[in-house]
Amino acid sequence: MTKSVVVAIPKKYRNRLDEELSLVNEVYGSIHDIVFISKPNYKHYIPVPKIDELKKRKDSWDTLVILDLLKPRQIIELYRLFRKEIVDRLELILKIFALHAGSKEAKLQIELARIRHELPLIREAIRYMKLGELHGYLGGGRYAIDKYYRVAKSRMARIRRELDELRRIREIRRHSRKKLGFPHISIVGYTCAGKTTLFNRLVNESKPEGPEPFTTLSPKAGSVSYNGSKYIFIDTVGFIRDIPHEIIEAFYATLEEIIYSDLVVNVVDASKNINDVLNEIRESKRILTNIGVHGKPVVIALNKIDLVNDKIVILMDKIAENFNDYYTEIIPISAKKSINIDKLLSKISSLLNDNIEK
Ligand SMILES: Nc1nc2c(ncn2[C@@H]2O[C@H](COP(=O)(O)OP(=O)(O)O)[C@@H](O)[C@H]2O)c(=O)[nH]1
Ligand SMILES: [Mg+2]
Repeated sequence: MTKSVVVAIPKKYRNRLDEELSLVNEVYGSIHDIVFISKPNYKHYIPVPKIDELKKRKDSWDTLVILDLLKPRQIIELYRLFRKEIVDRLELILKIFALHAGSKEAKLQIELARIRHELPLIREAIRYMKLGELHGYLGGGRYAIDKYYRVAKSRMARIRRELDELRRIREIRRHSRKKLGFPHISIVGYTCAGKTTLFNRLVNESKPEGPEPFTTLSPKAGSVSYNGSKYIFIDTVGFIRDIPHEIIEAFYATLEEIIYSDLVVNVVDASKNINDVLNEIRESKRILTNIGVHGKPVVIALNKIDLVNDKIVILMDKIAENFNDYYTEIIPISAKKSINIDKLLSKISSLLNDNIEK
């Protein structure tokens, strides 16, 4: 069943509305309505007039996504008011991580972050229940919630032990890169750059040559045939702005699959202003270095050129000037209008073949 989602978005994100809303779209597929918040309410974040409005048309929506960090108390208060799913920005990003997480470690990190996020909520819920003011939260009465709390705590301890164990194993594994069969290509870039559009374009236009199974670390992988060779493309979680620090570890764990790929395609939205584009590339480079991606070919796909005019030449010069130590190739494309997709594939395949020959 598709959920009808109302999004509350604070003023501070007005200049990147597309990006923030696209986070919601990635999880829920569509947005029913948007409420702008200029001054959050202390008690339940959403200002009273807007609460009344949402109450009036309670039957038209199922989930309230708030693109900000809420206090546990505020989330519980909203639940008491509406009795519907309340998701704040941290929870939303965790849901996105979960869609992309392939490795055991990433899944554990996400679960750990989720429990950490939930525990204060549960504590708050218990407090309310003792006062007799909350029923049915997290689907249970007071004793169920008490039990949930205890189980969550012990689960957290178990995950920590498992993660320690995995880290030890990983140190060994890092040196002998996992053999995945077909070359793996990670598509990275900021939210809204066009990663998924490019991924779909590549995968859908490729004629499958029989249902060969392929090995991958990611649930968002698709195979592409080009010139008689087969490649696995991965639509990664990408770079999300303003990740709450509580979930940074889960973020890096989810991105870590990039280490195991043979080539990285960094999709950049070329329709933004030049400084923003350069900053994004700088930041992408930093994140990739942080997760330990070294010595792999990086292809910058300057996307959305259908929206750009002669600026593209200046932009390419600037990128060359600043980042020649970062990327191997740079190709202007339009994922949406299908411009230069073939050129991109041909570069990728020749870079990968060069690598194999070495
Ligand atoms: N004009 C134009 N829009 C594009 C292009 N590629 C993607 N988009 C749009 O940009 C938005 C974000 O694309 P998406 O693939 O979801 O970005 P992702 O967050 O990086 O996966 C969508 O509205 C796409 O339709 C392109 O080449 N040209
Ligand atoms: Mg996407």
